[in-house]
Amino acid sequence: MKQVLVITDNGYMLKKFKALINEYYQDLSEEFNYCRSTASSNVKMYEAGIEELLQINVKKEWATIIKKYDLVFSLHCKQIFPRDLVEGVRCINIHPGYNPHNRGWYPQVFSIISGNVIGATIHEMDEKVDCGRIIARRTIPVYSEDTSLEVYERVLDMELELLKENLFAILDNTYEAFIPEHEGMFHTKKEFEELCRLDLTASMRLGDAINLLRGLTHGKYANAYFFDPDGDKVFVKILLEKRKL
Ligand code: 0FX
Repeated sequence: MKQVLVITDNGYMLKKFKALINEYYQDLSEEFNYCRSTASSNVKMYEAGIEELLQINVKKEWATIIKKYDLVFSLHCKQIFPRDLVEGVRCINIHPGYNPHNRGWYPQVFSIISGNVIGATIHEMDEKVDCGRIIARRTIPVYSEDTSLEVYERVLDMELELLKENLFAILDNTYEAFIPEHEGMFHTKKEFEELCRLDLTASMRLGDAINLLRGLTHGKYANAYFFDPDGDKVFVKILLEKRKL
């Protein structure tokens, strides 16, 4: 029996992935094994109702993984897979961005701000981040009243849609993958953090300012901020309300 390992640091996606298997792929002969990485946040797991999940350190335990598993999924695994791992066993990444245009961190944030396309991608992993051959990808729309949260939720739905459509071919290794057209864009967590610090003396078009704030507005997260005259941080969120005429 083929052994499949799914490594995830996103409790919501773990639940959805399991539900998808139960609903559409009950008759699979593969055995699915689930774990989280050492970079996962307990809070994010508990919030999704996941109390316990085996932890694995992909950087240290890659040799065991290669020996034990036939296929590995990174379903929002926060640890970067080392070269030895991706070269030793077929590894598939589920990425919340439209490759190669939105590689890296929090893709929808940067897309809202720049107007770049956004979507979801399933791709083979190589030693570079979010770079391997693309198995499936699709864009999603961004509406003028969206903040990062609404776009993110749409991206996750698209990831699950692509998984539903392509899982069988991925397990069977019968898909046709293609090399990304170009290097695209890559964004880091540091870039996100820099965007969060608002420069009150900066000049920009009002439309760009609204896009910056909606890119940094994501539900409960306190992202964008400025310092007030007392040296305290004041966090900023935007509220957008659409009324159809
Ligand atoms: O798991 P994930 O949805 O995705 C991130 C990266 O964006 C992705 O490229 C990588 N493959 C994956 C392993 O990690 O990230 P998250 O659950 O930490 O955050 C989800 C969204 O929440 C994010 O897109 C923006 C928002 N967020 C998150 C944090 C922690 C904020 O707006 N502020 C925050 O401080």
